[in-house]
Amino acid sequence: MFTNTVEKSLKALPMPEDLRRKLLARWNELKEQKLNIMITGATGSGKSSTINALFNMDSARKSEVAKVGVGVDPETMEIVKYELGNMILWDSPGLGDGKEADNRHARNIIDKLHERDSNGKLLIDLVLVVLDGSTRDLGTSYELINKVIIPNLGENPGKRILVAINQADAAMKGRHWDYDNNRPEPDLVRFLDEKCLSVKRRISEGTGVDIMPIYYSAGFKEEGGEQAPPYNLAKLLYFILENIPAEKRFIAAEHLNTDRTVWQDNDSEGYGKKVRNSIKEGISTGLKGAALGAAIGAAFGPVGSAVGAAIGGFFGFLGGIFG
Ligand SMILES: Nc1nc2c(ncn2[C@@H]2O[C@H](COP(=O)(O)OP(=O)(O)OP(=O)(O)O)[C@@H](O)[C@H]2O)c(=O)[nH]1
Ligand SMILES: [Mg+2]
Repeated sequence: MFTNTVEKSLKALPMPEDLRRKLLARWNELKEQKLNIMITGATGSGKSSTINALFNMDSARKSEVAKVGVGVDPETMEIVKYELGNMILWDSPGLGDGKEADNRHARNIIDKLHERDSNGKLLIDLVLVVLDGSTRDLGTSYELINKVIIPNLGENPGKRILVAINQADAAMKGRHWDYDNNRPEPDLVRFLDEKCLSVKRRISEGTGVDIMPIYYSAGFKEEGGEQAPPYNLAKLLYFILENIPAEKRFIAAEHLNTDRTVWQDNDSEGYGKKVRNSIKEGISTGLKGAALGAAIGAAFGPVGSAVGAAIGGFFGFLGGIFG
């Protein structure tokens, strides 16, 4: 739906025809791209809850659980693939399921991290590691991050990984969570900030790589059965967008959860706007590649307004979500 808006604008706006041709060709390339995100983390950390909160999973095509092709014991690979248009989510078990299973999970993750797409580029654009903020023992998660993921991310390892501490509401056994306003009280904020720093330190000590985690809550069932909305989910989305290639951001944006209640509670107000700007900047970056090759000067005006008009349509959609 959003891709149509961009295309319509590129076709309708006044601009030199050779530039239009280049932009439409470039846009066709951008539309063909695939975005691949791996979500991993210990059992029960909240990978599924996070995916379900972020994206509209109704349309997701879930592949059958892939099997490991060769080997004496044809174990299931246990990485589950969800396809939402051109966005592919790889839901991958982390460590903590016993030695044998852990070895298998680690091998599967490493294989996926080295996999290349048909253009020879690394397949996985981003690894989202979900930590369980309600537990003190993050030992297996450090194993996963420091020994399995980071050593296999290639150059610039800090760029392809995002560490997110989930279940912020349960971090102090639910104490200091303001249930009425769905946010942490100051004591819990301090605790969570400290937790982020301590995770950062452990990763830095183990690998030399500096990664600043963020905390959030994917949402939870209150006692008595009511569903509490997520906290910092728009922040998490913003960080995801900033950590994937700019020209692929719109792919994720097309599959966002349209239930606006999931986006509304965050540690500051500005994430809706940041999300929009991030996507807009991403499309500009993608399209300008084509314009730069074209007759400069005149080129930038039309590209700017094409992107502006296209984004305008998309903002309608995002505005509906983020308010
Ligand atoms: N309080 C609270 N509970 C959560 C949160 N996120 C997930 N949960 C609960 O934690 C449990 C596990 O969540 P899942 O999303 O199934 O975790 P997972 O990582 O997909 O687990 P596996 O698929 O078994 O590896 C469920 O009971 C969730 O309702 C959260 O932010 N806060
Ligand atoms: Mg799950």
